[in-house]
Amino acid sequence: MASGAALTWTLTDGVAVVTFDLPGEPVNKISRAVKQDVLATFEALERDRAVEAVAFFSGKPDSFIAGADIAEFVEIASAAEAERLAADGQALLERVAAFSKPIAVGIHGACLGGGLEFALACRYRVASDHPKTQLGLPEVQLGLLPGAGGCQRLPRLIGARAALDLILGAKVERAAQAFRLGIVDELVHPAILKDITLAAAKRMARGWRPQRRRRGGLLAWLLDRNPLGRRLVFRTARRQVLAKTGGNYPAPLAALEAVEHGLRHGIREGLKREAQLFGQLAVTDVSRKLVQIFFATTALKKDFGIPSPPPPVAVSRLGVVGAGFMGAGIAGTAVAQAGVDVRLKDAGLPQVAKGLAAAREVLDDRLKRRRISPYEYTRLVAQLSGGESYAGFGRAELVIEAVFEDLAVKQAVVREVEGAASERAAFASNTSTIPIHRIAEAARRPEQVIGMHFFSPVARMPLLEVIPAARTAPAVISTAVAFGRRMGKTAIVVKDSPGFWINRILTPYMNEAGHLLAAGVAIEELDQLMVHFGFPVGPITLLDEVGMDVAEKVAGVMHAALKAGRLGRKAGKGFYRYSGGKKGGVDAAVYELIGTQPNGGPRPAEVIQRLVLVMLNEAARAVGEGIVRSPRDGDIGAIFGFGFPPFRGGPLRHADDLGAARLVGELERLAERYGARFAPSDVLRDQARRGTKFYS
Ligand code: T1G
Repeated sequence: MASGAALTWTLTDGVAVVTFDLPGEPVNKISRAVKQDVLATFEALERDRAVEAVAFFSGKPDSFIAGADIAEFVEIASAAEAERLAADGQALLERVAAFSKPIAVGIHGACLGGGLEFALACRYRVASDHPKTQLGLPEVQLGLLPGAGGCQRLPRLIGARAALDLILGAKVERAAQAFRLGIVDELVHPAILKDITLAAAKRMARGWRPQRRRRGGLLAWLLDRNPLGRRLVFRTARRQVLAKTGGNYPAPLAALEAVEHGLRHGIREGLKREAQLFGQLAVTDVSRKLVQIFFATTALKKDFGIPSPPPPVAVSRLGVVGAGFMGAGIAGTAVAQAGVDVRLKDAGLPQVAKGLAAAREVLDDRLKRRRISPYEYTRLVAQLSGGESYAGFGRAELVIEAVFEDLAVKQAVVREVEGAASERAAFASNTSTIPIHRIAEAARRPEQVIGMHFFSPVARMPLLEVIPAARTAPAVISTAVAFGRRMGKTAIVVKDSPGFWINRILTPYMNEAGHLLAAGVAIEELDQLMVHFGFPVGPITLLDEVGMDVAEKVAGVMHAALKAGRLGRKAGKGFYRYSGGKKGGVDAAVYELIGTQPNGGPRPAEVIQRLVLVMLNEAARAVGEGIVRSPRDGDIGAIFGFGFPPFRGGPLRHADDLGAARLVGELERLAERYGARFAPSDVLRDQARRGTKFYS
């Protein structure tokens, strides 16, 4: 048994079985030290004449290699240093690719970034057909690009279009899809992964060469394998990237250039350009912000929001009361993601049937996108049931209500659920505005009551606000957080106060949009300016998405639209027209309704300033009141909750970048002109005085 710190190997019938298992770490990651280890190990394997081939595995239970060690990027001081880091990674994988003995790799678990680049440098890839086995090059999500040869090797293996689709979209594919794409050569049951990989290594040692069939037929020939077709592919991809990123994210464009340059000038030149571009990206503020978000989200994966959290109750059955849009979304996502039994209840069978159908759509979508297999689909659909009574709620460890946003209705539901569910069951309200302690007032067991505020559409929105009331038991908090995570959500624990965190900072922003409409700014311009600022959609489109009835607390001018039944997309009319669910242009009739005309209003820079500063100011005020436990929670909440631009790091990071003194100055000027709603919060005044920030 020969070993470096992270790599060990044994010899079996001429095949060196190498195991990568980084001591003391939950996942394997490629740091500078690991690179030395790999180099030393491969030198030993080269020297050892008994070694005829290599079979490479991870020693981790559910992760292969999670890529380069992202923590090392934080310390990078210059583009040149980052370029060297990438070039070193390339040199290491060149060594692997040119290794004199065949290497087969057996992949089980996450195989991402540098981990997949390593596998691509090996001669043969076998993957386990297991939900945990996921493959991708998600570097653009960190504001980077695959810098260890991924932009060169992947397009050469699966074609330019398929490679760009994966790299530019930071897509992570399940093993079955990776097999269909040709990224892996064999897909096997996890139990035989080792044997099959070893057998492949032995076959290659005896001279067998893997035959990879050309994929994609005529279209692939036309577009992937000839320069003219490829030019069209790159031009289209560039246009799509710009449309999607608004030019705010340089990484996808750089990755595109690295792929194009390599296919045009050969792999050597491609690798050089790839390392150069990686270097430039690694020192950008955008990448720094996205790396901070990565570490904030992984830290939040372990944070239950309370000191020394009791172990959560394992939920195997969920009860959902209210089969409307939110209730059905919660039910469908809970089955699809957490795999629990779900019992859906509503006042009448027609509502229940409609809710169950909507919940099943979440599963249909997962099946269509091959996120679950037909077998899994059938099994999960069977776990979804419903009725007009509380039958089946007795065995639920958790019940979530998503009924009409009315205190009396919610209090009645608490009483009913306490009558039907076990004493130990936790009761969560999906209210977006009503204080949880008010709902708990009707409970016989208020310590079991908590808020779990999901965002619409539930299946797609990653954030969950968990809102404990003063009497909520710690075990109920950890149960709600843990279950939210099983539903694939990032959970932040926030204070039980009007609007919690998200609506608290979103409402002034929406209000200001109303004021700007009244001041004559056109609806499209308002939305375009905020999309340009980096939001996925503008405030008015967001209103139409959320629905005026849900957002009724926003500024007066919007009330007219609400009264006229313009609830937004779900009503087929709002500020924009909708046909067949598709958003059309602005419905000009809405201007008359809200009593204003799009005749100009303030200049674009001021429009953005008013919308952003009123939100940052409220966010500062809310942090001062302890609505969120840390700026980290606040920023991740805003980014995942309503799409605050990730490249700006979230409202609090953005406030730090602008600086409190400047913010206070600009807010005071706006307050003089437009009123007290812009009066700087004490938190910002204090920061300006003491020169402090949210993040030290
Ligand atoms: N580097 C450093 N730390 C990492 C890491 C990485 N690549 N991946 C995970 N961790 C840490 C994480 O912070 C946490 O730490 C612990 O491992 C467990 O993670 C040259 C440039 C692999 C799917 O983008 O997506 O390769 O909090 O809680 O839910 O081209 O982590 O315990 O101290 O998330 O099971 C590209 C990032 C890198 C993948 C596991 N790779 N990781 O999820 O556990 S750039 C990625 C993930 C690159 C090359 C380039 C997930 C995971 P701690 P976890 P999990």
